[in-house]
Amino acid sequence: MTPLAALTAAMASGSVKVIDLTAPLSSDTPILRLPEQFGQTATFELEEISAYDDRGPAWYWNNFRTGEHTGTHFDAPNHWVTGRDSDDVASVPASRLVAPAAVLDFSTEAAEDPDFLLKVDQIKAWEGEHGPLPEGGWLLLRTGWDARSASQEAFLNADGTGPHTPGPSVECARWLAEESPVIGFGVETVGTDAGAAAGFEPMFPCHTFMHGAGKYGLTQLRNLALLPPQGAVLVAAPLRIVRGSGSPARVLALVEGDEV
Ligand code: 23J
Ligand code: MN
Repeated sequence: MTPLAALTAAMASGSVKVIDLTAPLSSDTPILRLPEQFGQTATFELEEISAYDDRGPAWYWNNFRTGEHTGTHFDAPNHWVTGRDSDDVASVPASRLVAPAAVLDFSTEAAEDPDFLLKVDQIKAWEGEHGPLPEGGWLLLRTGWDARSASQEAFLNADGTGPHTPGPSVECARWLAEESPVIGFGVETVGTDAGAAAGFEPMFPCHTFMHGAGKYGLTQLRNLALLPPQGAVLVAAPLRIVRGSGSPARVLALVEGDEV
C-alpha cells in the first residue's frame, strides 16, 4: 500500500481518527481585550444577504465581519513588529500547515494558578518522559481553558489587575522561538501569551520572540484532551488573506485510535 492509501484505509477502519480542535465561530465567541490605550479587535458577526426569500428565493448566504484574531485562529509572523518583514498569512507555505504536534498537559497547574507560566525546565522534564519536541511541528499547551470558552468572562478571567490566563514565561517564549525545534505554539486561551503578558519585559514575549523567528501561533484550541502527548498530526487551515496577519482557522488533528 502507498502511504496515502494506508492513511485513507486507516481512516475508514477508525484506526486513524480526525479530531476537530476548532471552537464554533459566532457572535458569542470570546475575544481578546487589550489594555484600553490600544486598538481592539472585532467580534464575529454574520449579515444575512438572503434566506430563501425575496432577496434570493432559492438560496441562503451571509456576509461576515470579524477580527483576523477572533476565535480559533492562526497568528502569522507579520502579526508582530519583530516579524514585520516576514510572511503574511497568505505566504505561509502549505507544507508548514500540516505538521506533527506534541501536547503538554499543564491543566492541573493552571487550575491551581490561573497565572501559571510554562518554564523551559518543565518542557525538558516532559521531553525526558515523552521524547523530544517534534522538528518542524507544534507544541500545544493543554491548560483546561477550553472548558471556559463558552463565556467571555470566564475565558478572559479578568479582574481589577487585568486578565489572568496561563502562558509561557519570558525565557520559555525565547527558548521556543530560538532554540526549540518547533515552528509553532498553540494554546486553549485567547492568545499565545499569558493574560499578564502586557506587563512582561518584553511586552507579549511569545508574540515578540516567536514571530521574530518566523514562527506561528494558534489560539482557542479545543479537545486537546483527546490527543496523545506525541504522535498526532495537526492540520491548521487559516484563510489565505493577502497581507493578513492571521485568520480564523479550522484546526484538525489526526490521531491513531483503536483498531475497529
Ligand atoms: C495583539 C496584541 C496582543 C496580543 C494579541 C494580539 C493576541 O493574542 C493575538 O490574537 O494575536 S496577546
Ligand atoms: Mn492572534
